[in-house]
Amino acid sequence: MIIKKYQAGTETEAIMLAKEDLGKDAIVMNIKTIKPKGLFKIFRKTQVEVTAAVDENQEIEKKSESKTTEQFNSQISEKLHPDQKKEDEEAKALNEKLNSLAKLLEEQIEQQKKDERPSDKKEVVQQKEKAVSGQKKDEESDKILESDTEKKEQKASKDAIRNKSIDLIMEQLTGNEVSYTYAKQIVDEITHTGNVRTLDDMLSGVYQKIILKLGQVQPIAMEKEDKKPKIILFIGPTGVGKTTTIAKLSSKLILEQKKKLAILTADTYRISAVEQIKTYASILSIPVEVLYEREEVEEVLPKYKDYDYILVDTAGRSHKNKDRMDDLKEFMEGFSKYSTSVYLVLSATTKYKDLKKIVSLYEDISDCNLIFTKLDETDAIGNILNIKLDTGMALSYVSYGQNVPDDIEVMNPQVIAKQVLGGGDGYGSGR
Ligand SMILES: Nc1nc2c(ncn2[C@@H]2O[C@H](COP(=O)(O)OP(=O)(O)OP(=O)(O)O)[C@@H](O)[C@H]2O)c(=O)[nH]1
Ligand SMILES: [Mg+2]
Repeated sequence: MIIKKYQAGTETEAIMLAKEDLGKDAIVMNIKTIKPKGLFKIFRKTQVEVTAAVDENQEIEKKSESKTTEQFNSQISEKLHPDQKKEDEEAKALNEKLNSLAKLLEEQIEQQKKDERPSDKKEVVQQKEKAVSGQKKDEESDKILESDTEKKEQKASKDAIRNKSIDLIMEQLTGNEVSYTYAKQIVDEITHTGNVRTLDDMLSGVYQKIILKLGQVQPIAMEKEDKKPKIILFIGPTGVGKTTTIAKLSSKLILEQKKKLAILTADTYRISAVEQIKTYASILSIPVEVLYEREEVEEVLPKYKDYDYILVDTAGRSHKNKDRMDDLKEFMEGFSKYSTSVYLVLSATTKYKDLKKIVSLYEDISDCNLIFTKLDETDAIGNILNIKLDTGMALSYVSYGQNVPDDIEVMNPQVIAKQVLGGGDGYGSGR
């Protein structure tokens, strides 16, 4: 995957620059407006910056002359992201699946055209007969009539293709539980541009739009030395996989990034919760502290001041239990003096209606990033997009199984976009 940024006066120009450089398969990942700064800013125009990406294999075919730089970049990226190559291969495979969706849509549209043709033709013949009756069979007028009806036929057929494509894309999105409102909004945003002529245009437009709407993912940041330790709290409903997620992330941070970390747990509510986290921690040889009171936060934290990360597990709270939500709020206030990030863990299997209630309560407690778990237990993952659009919270990780540490990764918006469009196997299906 090659990712580059392009600046121009307008969004369209910046996208054109990206497509010229990276080829027609380039995908727009992000668009931001850059306001001019400095003394002469009133003389400078606002610029639009587009971040675009393209599958490395396609790029290498197109631009063999810049191979050396790309090889260098890909070596670096392979080092930094050892899973990237695997992801690229998977993205390619998913692309093929998405193409087969396009084919399926085309076949259905073709079929519909065939079904409609006989009556169309009959109509044309009747019109012709009517036009020529009582007149000389003048070749000129016949030709004009033919080209008029041809034009009408073409327009009707284009409209039919367009409408059928919209219906099928809407069906895919809502079938994968993207809310009707968001699905319609996305499709409208694409069709209203007027640039969408073919099914391919529409499908790739919707695909790119979804990626844009999913936004930049925000996994745990690599902290600068002077900002140690980074405190990360994991909150969320009961049984969604908070503790398992902490175990997975801890082992990735320790084994892959050689970080020093400690775990604090405030989950003294459920019998065996402390044992559960201690078991994971002892395998990884990391210290665990059990906190019973909010006041203990300040006693414990100084011990770990030279650590890179402190991950904090909390007891699951039902959003319907107000007292327990208030306890959580109070506990989290114990960290108010420190710089913390909060990850709200949600299960992809929870109904949209419930997720909405859950996030609205947690939103009151803190700004959060979102982790979705249990993607292996459902194919319909439209709620990820729904909740992202409802809350504007940044997405971060997806978890798709019980294996520690394997079944977790930084969310890839391309995989999510393909899955909600019915393409690709998605997460948790033997990937
Ligand atoms: N299928 C599947 N199971 C998962 C996933 N993540 C966690 N689990 C399982 O879900 C169950 C609950 O996981 P926990 O990590 O204990 O959940 P929790 O949110 O800490 O639960 P509480 O602390 O009780 O609120 C365990 O059986 C986990 O193995 C996942 O991504 N997929
Ligand atoms: Mg737990």
